[in-house]
Amino acid sequence: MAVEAGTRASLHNELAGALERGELELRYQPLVDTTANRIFGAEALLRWRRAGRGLVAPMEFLPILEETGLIVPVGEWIVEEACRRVRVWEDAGHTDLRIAVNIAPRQLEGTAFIHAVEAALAESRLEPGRLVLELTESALIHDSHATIASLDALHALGVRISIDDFGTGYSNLAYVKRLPVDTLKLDRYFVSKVDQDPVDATIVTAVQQMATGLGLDLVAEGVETRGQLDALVELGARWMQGYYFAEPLEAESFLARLAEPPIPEAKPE
Ligand code: G
Ligand code: MN
Repeated sequence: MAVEAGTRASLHNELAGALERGELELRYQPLVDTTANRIFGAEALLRWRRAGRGLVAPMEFLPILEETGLIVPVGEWIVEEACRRVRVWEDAGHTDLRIAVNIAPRQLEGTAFIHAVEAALAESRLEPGRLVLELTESALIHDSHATIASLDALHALGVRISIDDFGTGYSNLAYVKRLPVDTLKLDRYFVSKVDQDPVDATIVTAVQQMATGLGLDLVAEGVETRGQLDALVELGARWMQGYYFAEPLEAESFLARLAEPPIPEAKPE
């Protein structure tokens, strides 16, 4: 216990300086339009290259960032960096990519984040609808008036709002009604056996119908196999993400990958 607390404290100390030392990086995982067989955007994912120790798993440091509030400055940097990157891709001729970034509830507590988002969009000259902010359902259980006001303000800027890990948090459908949501990201939990378990297939069908009826995009997360892809398409899903298409990539690799159709060739029998 003491050892663990010590490790945590030292991780915290190191994390506090990681941003200034340039140890934080973003990876970009393709978002795939399976109908057009085309990459329509990326989810930016944070990585920490800890001095002398290589990449630290996000699960080890993300909770510390969130608990200590370090996520506030880091979260601003993530939006700035992601927008700068999309500007680079845009200048390379890819003019309609969306960029999704993950947001923690603490970032929505004041108005600082809203100003940071506005500044990042202006600096990189991006149309606000290109930026997607992803929030998890569980993050939304603290849905104070302040959180809702921030989301409304961001949405009013033209930024898109996406509910991450949809279906496994508290599955409170009131969020879908109350918040300015544009996209649902179906949790990989429902995707992993969608081609084998009729219960999962039924749930995916229902969520897909709800999304379509409400005019929301549904992105299926965690697609790892051809069987899952085929089953999802059969059930009406179009937008997807997962290792079957690509893992989170370095920025240069992502740009190179844009030249290739993201759906792997089906192997002949
Ligand atoms: O909660 P969120 O959906 O933002 O999580 C993104 C995380 O999921 C990233 O760390 C990413 O590496 C991981 N991930 C991306 N694609 C897949 C996949 O196909 N399978 C699994 N198990 N994890 C994935
Ligand atoms: Mn996400």
